[in-house]
Order: sequence, then structure tokens, then C-alpha cells
Amino acid sequence: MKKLILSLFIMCLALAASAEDGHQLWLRYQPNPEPAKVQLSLWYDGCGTVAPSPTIELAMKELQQYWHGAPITMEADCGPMHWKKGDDGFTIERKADGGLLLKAHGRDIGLLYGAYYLLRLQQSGQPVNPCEERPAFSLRLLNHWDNPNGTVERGFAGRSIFWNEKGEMRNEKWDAAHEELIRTYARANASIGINGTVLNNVNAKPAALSTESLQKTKEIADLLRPYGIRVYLSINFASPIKIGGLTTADPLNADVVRWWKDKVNEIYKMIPDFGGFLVKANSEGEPGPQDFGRTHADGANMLGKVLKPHKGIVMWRAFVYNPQSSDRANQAYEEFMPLDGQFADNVIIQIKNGPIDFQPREPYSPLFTAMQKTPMMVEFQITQEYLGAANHLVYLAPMWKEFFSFVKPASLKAMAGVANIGDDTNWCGHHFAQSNWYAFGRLAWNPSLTSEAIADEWLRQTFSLTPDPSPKGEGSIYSQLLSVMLDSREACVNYMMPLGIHHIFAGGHHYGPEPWYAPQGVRADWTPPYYHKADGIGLGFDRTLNGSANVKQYPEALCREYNDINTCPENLLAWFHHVPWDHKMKSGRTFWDELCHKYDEGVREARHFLTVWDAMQPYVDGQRFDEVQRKLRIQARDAEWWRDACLLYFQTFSHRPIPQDMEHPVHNLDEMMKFNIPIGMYENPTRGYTQ
Ligand code: GCW
Repeated sequence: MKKLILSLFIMCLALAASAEDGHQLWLRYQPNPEPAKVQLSLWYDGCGTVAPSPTIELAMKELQQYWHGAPITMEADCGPMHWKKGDDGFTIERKADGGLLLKAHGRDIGLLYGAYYLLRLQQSGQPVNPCEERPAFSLRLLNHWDNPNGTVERGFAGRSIFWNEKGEMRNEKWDAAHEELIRTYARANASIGINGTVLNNVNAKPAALSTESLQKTKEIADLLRPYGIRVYLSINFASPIKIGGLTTADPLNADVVRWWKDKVNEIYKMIPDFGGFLVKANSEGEPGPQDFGRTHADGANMLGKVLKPHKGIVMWRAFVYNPQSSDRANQAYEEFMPLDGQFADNVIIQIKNGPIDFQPREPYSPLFTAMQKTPMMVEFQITQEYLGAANHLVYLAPMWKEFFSFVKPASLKAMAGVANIGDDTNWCGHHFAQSNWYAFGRLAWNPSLTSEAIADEWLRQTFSLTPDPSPKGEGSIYSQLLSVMLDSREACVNYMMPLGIHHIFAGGHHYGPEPWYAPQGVRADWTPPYYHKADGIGLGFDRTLNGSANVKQYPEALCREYNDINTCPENLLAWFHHVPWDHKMKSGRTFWDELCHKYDEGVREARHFLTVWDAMQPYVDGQRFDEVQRKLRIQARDAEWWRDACLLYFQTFSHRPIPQDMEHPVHNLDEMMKFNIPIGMYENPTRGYTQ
């Protein structure tokens, strides 16, 4: 045992010395000198053996190369009768001779998932026990907001791994290095159970459906298939006009329906297991059925019907709002509730977790508990559009778990996450942002896993941290790092928008604070004052029954709780109430003083993250240590910037002093108000406020 610890420790020192660029993600299995003993037992309805599928071959190869434990027998009934029936799960049993039996529940992918399951346990130092694993959701999808020109909307990790400037694959030729990149992407996804990917931005260009572009989609689909990943495309609802030469895209028009039918047939000829369409319609300027006097249901059902014979699905987004309405938070519900029960059975309504837009904290979108007769799925945002982009360490599992504490996973059909992946060497821009890709997949498989368990297994695999001489004891460096991950989301809420404030981000790129942003001509619901409503009385959006009545969209008990300023959870206070500056908080402080303290607490937490990381130096390779340290420094400075900008700006309304017992702002409001970062929505800022 001592010898093992010593050799692990030496391995750790060696790791610390060698350069590490993070490209390997959490997949750092040590190869075997000789292939491990892995046997296959596949049969066909009891009448003979069959050849392994490419997926099973992959499972076999992974285990032979990297498994160091007991011999494994992989078993599956590959008969067509059986094959279609089972889920994606697997069972692991211990045989009398000490070997392991890995059985697919039905589909061959179960064996690959089982292989990664075993390798994960091995890599994170956990014991292998008999188990039965099956995913909670049958669809576990990434949504890439990648444009044909290679930019990624809200992408902070470089350019698209799929598309280049010409709308073709990134490389001129479909060359080996690029194929390898796509395979590595697929392998990472399969290792956490992701089984579908939408290859292009929901703000979709009609050309995504051109024959030339579909050819590229097919090439990607062929590479992803062995890993159990299907491809899907976002479509532009006006495609029949834009690329089909028709004069209308009215979903009830026979020519339009025929156009979609032909297009869908063309797709399935090329990609027989194509997953289906994701649609952003009548939202933020995208075309949709309402342009032709039709409803979301008319549009979605028409597409559902043409996809149905191929077993394809439609994911129709509920992210809709218009500039006239008095409360953006009400709108998805107002548009979709009247349509509940009218959608075809292969249409799923894809709803963002919160009613507005991926804020660091939102209540859940009330549609989830209101719609009873419509298949629904949740859309999370893995990319950190409103969470410090690829500069801030914010581990998102706690946010997603918070959502699941209100919305039962069983009420959903599927889980989608807007990817944070680009062509940066480390895939996600920030080494710790990889943990969000990882956590998304793990929760899509099993939403009852704890944030801590996921962070723990990710840290162990990604940084090979088991050799830490004081591995997990209370107060050890390792457990402090784990706490950094677990506390990071709340810290971010504290330094950006505590107590229910929301959408006070810089215009356009959304990086950094700009609660004052309200240029003439910009629609009100794209400006922070629409949301914070600061005035001499207080701060926050009145969504009570006396205000926009948003609370009414929630089940009765929650409605009552949220409606009363004295029972509303304080972390959502300014979401549901216009809170008077002197409102008494549970701490005994006034709302203003509490706000000041929350911002300051956020700053102190961000600084603490850096202190903990600095202590990790002996245990982490040099390159990743440096890169994370640089980012944590930006985060600590940004936290200060957020606190100073928000408190000094809100103080112009509250006219109350910043409490004595906290650090006071060190930047000047007039200077911060002049500062802006000259970037669009496709890049990661190299730094925040620098005065
Ligand atoms: O979060 C907002 C973003 C847009 C995005 C839109 C959406 C793809 O600011 O960049 O567009 O939501 O989800 O459709």
C-alpha cells in the first residue's frame, strides 16, 4: 500500500513538472502494456453469435487498452427483436470466478457506457460494485450555437470545431487531424452518456439545409455514430422561401409541406439515424409560423409530421418574448399555455431553466409545472454567457440541481445544454469549465447525483489528484478545492446580482456590469433598468399580484410564498418584489446594507478561490496551474469591479451610505461608466476593467 502511495506521489510530481494543456479533458486513463482480458459474448435471439458493431468494438478497445482490474465478459443479445427494446443502460455483475460481467440492457451503446463507467471508477479510485445503470432521460443533448462561418455565438473557447469560414468543415480537406478532433469530442461525450448533438446555432442560417452543408453534416454524423451520438440540426423556419424559392413558409401551405417532406427525405437518405430539428421561431427576429398567421403548434406539428415516418423529432423552443409586453418573464407561459395538449407526440417543447435568460440565479420557468399535456425538455446553458465567460471559475451543477429541486426530472423528456466547446486546445477556454460539460452529461444520465460527487470524480480524473498526501480530510487542500467548486456559483451570484437582481449585464457581449445601460433606441427589455427598476423607494421588479402577476404562473403554494415579501426567499427578493431600501432582512440589516454585504462577500469569496488554488501548486502540473491562476486573478478583479459598479450606481438611488464594516469601493463610478470592452458575442474578453 505504502509503495502504491509512493508511486502515485511520484507520478504526481512528474505530472506537476510536465507541461499539460488540458486537451485530454477527464480522459486520462493509463494504457496497459498488454491488452486486458476482455471477452465478448454476443448472440442473436439465441441462434448464434454475431459480429460486434463498431460501438462494441470501441468498448472492447477501451477496456483492453485501459482496464487494469479483473477480467471482463461483455454480453449482449444483438437480435433485432431485442435490440430495439432495451434502454441505453447496462448491468455489472460479479462472477463466481471473480471476473466481471458487463451486460447491455438492449442497445450496443450500453456496453460502451458500461466500459466508460468502469474506467471512471478506476480513474477516480472508487470500488466496482454490482450495479444496474440506466439513464434518466433518453435524450441527452448538446446544443452548439456554431455558425457556418466558424464563429460560435456566446462561445468563449475559440471557433467552431465543426464549421469554417466557408460554411464547410473547418479544414479545407476532411483531414485526419480534424477527424481525430471530432472523434475525441465524441469519445468525451460518450464517456458521460451524451447521445445527441445539434451542430449549428439556433439562430440558424437557411443554408444549413443546403445539399452541400448536409454533406458535411453527414460526414460528422458518420464519425459520431459509433459513439452512440446522433446529429440534429437547427433550422430556419423561412427555409422554403430562402433556399427553396417558394413565396411563403406558411406551415399549412401544401407546397411548403412538400418542400419540407422532400428536404427531410434527402436528409434521411444521407443520414438514416438523423435525430431531428431544433427550432427557434418567432423569437428575437427569427422567422416562424406567426409570420403567416399560424401558431407555434401549427409550425411544430407540420415539421413533426414530416419527420415522423423517419422517427425524427422536433425540439421547439419556448424562448419567446416581445418588446411590447410589460414583463418578459410572463411571456413564454402566455404564448405556450393556450397550446398545451395541441402538439404532436414527436414534438418536445424546449424550455430554458428560468423564465428570462440563463441568469446566475432565476426561479424555474413556471411553464414546467403548468403544462400538463405537452412533452417538455429543459435547456441549460453550459457556456457562461452571464457567468463570467471563460474567465470565471463557476461550477454549474449546483444551479442545475437547484432547478431539479423544483422540477421533477420525471416530468421531462430530455435535457439539452448549450455547449461551451470550441477549438481552443483545452476545449472550453477555462480548465474548470470542462467540469460543466462533464457535470451536464452526468446529470443528464442521473439527475440525483450530488454536485459534490460529480465535482469529486471530475477533479480526481482531470487533475489526477488522488496522490495528494492529505487526500480528503476536513480542511485538506483537496477538500478546500472541492469547496471552491461547490461555492463558486453562489459566489458568482453574490458578486454579480445578489438577492434576486437580474439582467444587469453589459449590453451586447454581456461581460461585466452595466446596470445603467439604456442607450436610446434599444428595446427596453434588452436594458438593465427594465429589470432592476431602481428608484428612490427601492430596487427590483414587482411581479406580485399587484405588479405583473408573474407569481400567478406558479403553483398556488409557491405563488403565495413568492407574493409576500416576508415569505419570499431572500435570494429571489428583487426578482419578485420592488424591495424598499429599508426593508428589514432576516439578518436584521436593511435591504440596502444586506445588498452591500452580499456584494462584498462575493469579492471575498473570489479572492479566497485564488488563495486555495495557489496552495495547489505542488499538486498540479505547471501549465494548468498557471493558466487557472491567471483566470482566478481576473475573476477576483472582476468581482471587485462588479461590486463597485453596482453599489456605486445603486447608491445614486438609495442615497444611503455603504456600511462601515465592509471594504469600500476602490473604483470611480464615472470611470467605470465610460469603460467598455470592444468585443462582440463570439469571443472571450482577455480581461475585465483595468483602471
Ligand atoms: O441568451 C440569449 C443570447 C442569444 C441567444 C438567445 C437564444 C442564440 O443572448 O445570443 O441566441 O438567448 O437562446 O436564442
